[in-house]
Amino acid sequence: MAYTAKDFRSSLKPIWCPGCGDFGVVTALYRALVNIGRPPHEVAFISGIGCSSRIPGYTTAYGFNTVHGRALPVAQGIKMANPDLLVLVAGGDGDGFSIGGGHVPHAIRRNLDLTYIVMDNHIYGLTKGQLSPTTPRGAKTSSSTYGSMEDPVNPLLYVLAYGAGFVAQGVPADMDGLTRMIEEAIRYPGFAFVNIQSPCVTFGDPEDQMKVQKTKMRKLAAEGHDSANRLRAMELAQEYGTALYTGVFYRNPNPPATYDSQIRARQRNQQSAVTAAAAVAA
Ligand SMILES: Cc1ncc(C[n+]2csc(CCOP(=O)(O)OP(=O)(O)O)c2C)c(N)n1
Ligand code: SF4
Repeated sequence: MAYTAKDFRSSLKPIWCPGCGDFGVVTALYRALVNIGRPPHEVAFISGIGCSSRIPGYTTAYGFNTVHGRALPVAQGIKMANPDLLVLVAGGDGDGFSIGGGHVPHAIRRNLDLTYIVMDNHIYGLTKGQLSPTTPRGAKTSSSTYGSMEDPVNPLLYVLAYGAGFVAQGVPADMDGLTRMIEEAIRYPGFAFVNIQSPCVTFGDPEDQMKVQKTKMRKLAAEGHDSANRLRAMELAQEYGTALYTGVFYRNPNPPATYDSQIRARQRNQQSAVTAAAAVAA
């Protein structure tokens, strides 16, 4: 059966501020799920806490709005318990890179087949505009009234350095590109990371807004980037915060076995050993 975006849209009306970038993210996600073609009941969507973390509630997938920063461990548990589920994880830059930052490297090196979407708005939106880990140096926020004195985290370089097999960045201003990269991330067999520059129109920097993104964005494919080249991807990722590259930075051309597939193989081997021993005993 072919699914449509309607099948993935829940009856809850988003309470995001009008113009919030997260509207574009959920639309791209519906479209990507339509292209994937799996029914909503085979999808589990896990998030933390934040404006962006409301996103599972706007879909008809199974959802769990966990506690702040704990989406990844919960998602990994769900994938282990039911490896047949398509597991999506989402949240903000605060959820993923401050309170939840300790989970990211371990989720990457464990390499379960998950897609992690971060709506990076460089601010804590839900709690009314405090400094987040990706707030640029110098930015004035409600908790850095004289301007931030810290360098931001670079999410792209961070996940590449820890060995993520799929790393992309998108913007809601380019809906087709964003849909394609979410779909590709879901299809990647392993931990996939998509950083979305999703503007906060209420507390965010005017320089981050959708109109500006349209003029600033540089599509990696148009620049001839080879997404199999991890070192080049790391070089380009260093420009996070200055150049706005969109597209796939890195896709491991030889994805290693995922943690969940190794567990399944081990379970099958143990089962065959038990069956063989029972046959000998009989
Ligand atoms: C343990 C804990 N600490 C702090 C909070 C308060 N809190 C809720 S959301 C949030 C940050 C939201 O920012 P982000 O994750 O970037 O998401 P956004 O709202 O910008 O989408 C904070 C600090 C909380 N809910 N739980
Ligand atoms: S506060 Fe910012 S991130 Fe939250 S819904 Fe409003 S625009 Fe979006």
